[in-house]
Amino acid sequence: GFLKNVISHPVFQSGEATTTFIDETPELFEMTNHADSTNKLLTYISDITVNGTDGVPRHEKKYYPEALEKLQIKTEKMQTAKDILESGGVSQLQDWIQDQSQLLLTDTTLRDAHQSLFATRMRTHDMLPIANQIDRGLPQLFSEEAWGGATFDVAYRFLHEDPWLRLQALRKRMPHTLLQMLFRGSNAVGYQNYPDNVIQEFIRLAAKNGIDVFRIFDSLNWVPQLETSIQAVRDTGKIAEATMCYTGDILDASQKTYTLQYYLDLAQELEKAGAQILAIKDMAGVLKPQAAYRLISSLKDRISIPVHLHTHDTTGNGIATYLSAAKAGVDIVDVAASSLSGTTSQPSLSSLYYAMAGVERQPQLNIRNVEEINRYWKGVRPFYQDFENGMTGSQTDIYQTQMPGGQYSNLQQQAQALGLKGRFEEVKTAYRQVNQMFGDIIKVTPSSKVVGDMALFMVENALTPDDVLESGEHLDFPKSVVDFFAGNLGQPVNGFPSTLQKLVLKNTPAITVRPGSLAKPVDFAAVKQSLMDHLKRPVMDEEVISGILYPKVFEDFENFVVQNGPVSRLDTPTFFQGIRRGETIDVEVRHGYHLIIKLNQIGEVDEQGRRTLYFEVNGRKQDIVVRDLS
Ligand code: 3PY
Ligand code: ZN
Repeated sequence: GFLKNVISHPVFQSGEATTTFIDETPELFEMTNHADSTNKLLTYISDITVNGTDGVPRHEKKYYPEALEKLQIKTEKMQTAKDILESGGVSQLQDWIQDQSQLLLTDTTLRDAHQSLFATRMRTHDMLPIANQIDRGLPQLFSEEAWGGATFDVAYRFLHEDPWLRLQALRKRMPHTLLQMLFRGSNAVGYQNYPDNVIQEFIRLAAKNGIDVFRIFDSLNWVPQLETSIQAVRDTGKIAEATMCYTGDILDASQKTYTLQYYLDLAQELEKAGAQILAIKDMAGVLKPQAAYRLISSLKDRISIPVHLHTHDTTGNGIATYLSAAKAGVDIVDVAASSLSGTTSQPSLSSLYYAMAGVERQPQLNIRNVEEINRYWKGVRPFYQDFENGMTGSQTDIYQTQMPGGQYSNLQQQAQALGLKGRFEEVKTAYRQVNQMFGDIIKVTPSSKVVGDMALFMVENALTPDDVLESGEHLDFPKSVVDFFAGNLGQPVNGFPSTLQKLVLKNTPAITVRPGSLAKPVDFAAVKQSLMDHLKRPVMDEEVISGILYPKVFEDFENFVVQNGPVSRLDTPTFFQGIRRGETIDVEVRHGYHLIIKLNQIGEVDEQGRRTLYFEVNGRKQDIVVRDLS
């Protein structure tokens, strides 16, 4: 009935139910049953308390309450990049960028930093308290990268929260900041190719919900795969930042594919295809300082759009690369709050600031505000220690492995899941071998996943590159590898190595055209209708697109939320670790409405293997029975 409908509605669940939602669905709102939702939430907390979270070790709960209380942010009033985009459109923003003598900064803390440090696990709950402080305290930022990449998948799958609501909530709290997303071109925010109308619809909705800057890349640097997205972004009036992924080393004289000339030609092609900013995406962090100088100074002579540089600090040389890039005239670089910077993440914002003391292009920002905001992040990071990738210092072998920062933590987890714990060095060696076998390809999501899957496959089955060539016809290659050789991710720079391609594909045909040109458009109205039939409630356009991109993940998310209530409202230690005996937690389930939950006692296991947890909720006793799975 209606009751179930409103409680299961993700908007309601998130506690972000706004007047619009109430206006649009009054019948649902009247039937709201808060008691039922509280009960579900208590059951979730009880289950996590007794059984833990899958894949997360149990330990003391850690709180760092000092972080937020004492933050002192001085509001800086000035015209921001967002104001300029709103008043003058993209061309005025382009001029404004190029008129700056200071180096502009993008803060990646809300996206790539945590994707690369702890597998994208940062919850919206930990972003919202600081979002407005960033907006008010750092108006000099060019943009805040806050969405895209793995955000979408992880939010639904592991955090049980709706990424669209995250975007809306950030947008509301950051009205003067350009919000940026990472968009995987024809792969949108997924790992496979989607029909053009899906790409267009996703971009339309992302823009509508608050994205201003779309960094669009293709995992093989194949320009035809970017054109649809570039045009779709231009149609929204937002900024199309087309990307070339950087790999290899332009300083290496023996380099045959990824030469300076290759990048200059590619940049020109992207400008011609409609790019309004050019991004250089150094996803692994292999762009050396002198290479950055050569690349950027040459680009500045060749193209007229602004240049935005992205790197990872895995090798420890990120700041040096940025100093060099700044000297060569780069317009914008990507940094992260220092507590969430370094190693596989971006270089530190404040380190770069201090490194540029005495340099004319030193970013002009309130460094006290930067450090205050950083104190907040310092308090948040320990919540996610269970997902950390374990890299405690710089790794220069990345210059050879060329593994993206975002992949490093993930591949380790995948290897462990396959029982290859402690054999990551072998996996890295195989990763390099696979890259050579595949013809030296660009490695970034999803092509990096193809290389990673093949590397795991070889280590698991104790295969050398020669073994693969000799016995390839009998091997059952990973699905992503078959897909890649079938041309479903597009065409690599050097084409496919034909012997291996035949071994992998067996009888599967390969395509050489753009996969999107063969894909049938999706009928959105039909998908919406079937979702409504299935969920028995109104469905938003955003949910339709989520259902198309991640059918299974989206359905699981829906079911989870229907069963467990608004878990996104829990603080992070409670979300992952549950509640301890005698502990009291405060959950703001809806705006201004708090549940004060105290756990008094946990009962013994009964004959049916169940335990009773004895709570007090806002002073009233409430018992919850859950199964003990231990
Ligand atoms: C992503 O696609 O998620 C990336 O961050 C690639 O670097
Ligand atoms: Zn990155």
